[in-house]
Amino acid sequence: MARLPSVLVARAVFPEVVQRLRRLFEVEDNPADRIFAKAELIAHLAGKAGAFTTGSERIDAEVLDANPQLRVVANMAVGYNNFDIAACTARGVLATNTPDVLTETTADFGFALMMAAARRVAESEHFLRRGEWTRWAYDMFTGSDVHGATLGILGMGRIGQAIARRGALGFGMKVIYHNRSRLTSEQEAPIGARYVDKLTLLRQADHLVLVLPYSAASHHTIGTAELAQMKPSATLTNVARGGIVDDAALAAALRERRIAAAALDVFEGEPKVHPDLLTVPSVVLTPHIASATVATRRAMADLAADNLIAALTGGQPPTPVNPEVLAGGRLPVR
Ligand code: 8YV
Repeated sequence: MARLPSVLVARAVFPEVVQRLRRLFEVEDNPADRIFAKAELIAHLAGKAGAFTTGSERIDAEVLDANPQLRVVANMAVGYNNFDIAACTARGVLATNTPDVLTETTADFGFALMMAAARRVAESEHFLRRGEWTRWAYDMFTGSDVHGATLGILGMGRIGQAIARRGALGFGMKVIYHNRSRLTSEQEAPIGARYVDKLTLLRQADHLVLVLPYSAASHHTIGTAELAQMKPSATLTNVARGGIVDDAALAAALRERRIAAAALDVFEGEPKVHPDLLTVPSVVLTPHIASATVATRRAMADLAADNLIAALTGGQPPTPVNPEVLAGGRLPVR
């Protein structure tokens, strides 16, 4: 009998999903959930045809060259900035991600964070827990309205549009957005979304939400100069990737009240958080959990497994990032 292909499941994940892979492959998993340093990742990938990864595994030319037998890397994330896609494609390695299944869940959380920043939910809760609530005051934790305000979306992909829908249809917000490409009028019309340039977005948004992918081009898209264009009453929410915001510049802008509040689910160099952010009360900080509902994490894991299985059994992977590999790469194996 032919040997089963071997795969690495690089992080701990639902046991049922690992079981599913075991029915088809030799599986090395990582139930202890140790995060591999690059040399360890290279060593654990030895002999593997496929890898089930998360945002913590960087797949670059060095990792690929050390493992020329690798055929597919299946990321359990919609974002894939942990993959060097050009390096994968050049070597005929298929890369896949998990779009769509997390759109609504991530949009829920983005909206929740935006509301928490606008209405000072975390800051006031901390105040209460510290025992500082002794009386009512007319201006105690006054924030800014969400309903009827102008929602600015930077990065109007699937998640950006889902946040815009919540704002427009649920909260009567005016939606403005900036994106690499403009939506069609059929997409804009139901939410009344208006395409604007980046400067107008910064200047007009009451609540600015970042939902753009991270790349070298989007590094520090929001820094001191951009924050200076925002309204002093505005909020900034980032559910996209760390590095899109210059965290030190944001902490300074918040401390100096150049903007009112912020909410961050993602950080430069996470899980480390810039120490200045930890001391600013007007920023809500969460540990990269925007997609973290049981159902959505399971759907993401299943989709990553579907991609891995299809790629290694001659099927059609549902969500390839570099589909050109399917036409001429190392796939399929049988
Ligand atoms: C993941 C994410 O939890 O999908 C993404 O791009 O940022 C999150 O949903 C994280 O990347 C783990 O892989």
